[in-house]
Amino acid sequence: MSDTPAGSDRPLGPDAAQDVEREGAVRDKLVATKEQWARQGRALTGQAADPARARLPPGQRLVTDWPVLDLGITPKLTTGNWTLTVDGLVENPLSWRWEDFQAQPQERFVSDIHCVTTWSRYDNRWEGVSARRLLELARPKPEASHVVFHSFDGYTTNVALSDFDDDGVLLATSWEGQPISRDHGGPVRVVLPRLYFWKSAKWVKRIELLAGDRKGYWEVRGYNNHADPWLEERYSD
Ligand SMILES: Nc1nc2c(c(=O)[nH]1)N[C@H]1C(S)=C(S)[C@@H](COP(=O)(O)O)O[C@H]1N2
Ligand SMILES: [Mo]
Repeated sequence: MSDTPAGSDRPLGPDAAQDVEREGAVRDKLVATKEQWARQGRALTGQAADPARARLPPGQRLVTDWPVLDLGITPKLTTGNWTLTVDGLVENPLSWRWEDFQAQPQERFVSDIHCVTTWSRYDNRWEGVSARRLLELARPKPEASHVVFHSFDGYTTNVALSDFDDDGVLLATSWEGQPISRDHGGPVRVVLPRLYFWKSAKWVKRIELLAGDRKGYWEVRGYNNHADPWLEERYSD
């Protein structure tokens, strides 16, 4: 199961222009399908659930594999060329390379994934730098209220600062004891375990703090701004 046209990162050959066009067409179709799901309210059960009582959120089904979902652009990132900027409304903007990231305390969290396309995966063991640590260093200004994640593939997604500054929120480098693969957003991806997985930016490049909200890629295409799986916040109202 994948949102991704296969082989989107193969080397450019003589037919490259045509390939790019074809991949663009595949992507446009996937985006159109997902926009249609939002308009139709696909998979909505109309029920909320209490995370303290039911582990699987409404309308979700359990999987044991880990599907890849993205826009089909897999950036050629390595620990050597990856960089992270934290900027906007912070007292101390950060500009990190891999070494700077590794010099931070590394934390481990176990959390469940809930994707809006209805799959959930339990007990993912993550390791990386916590959002709390990052914020402690960057020091958001008092007026900062929202966060936009910018990724190397051009993807963006937004959350309230309070949802980023939360238990278990991580800039993850490892999953199940292994470096996160490029397909899954390595070397560094965001993990926000309390929200649908589209909020968890892969290949994160920049974390921007703002005084107001600014919608990201799926949020302007009919997907919910907050995205709480327990309240089944799949789509915008
Ligand atoms: N940079 C980036 N991050 C992204 C996406 C993307 O296209 N680009 N897709 C989002 C969506 S829709 C989902 S469901 C999850 C999928 O993560 P996975 O491929 O590791 O399962 O990544 C999210 N983060
Ligand atoms: Mo998704």
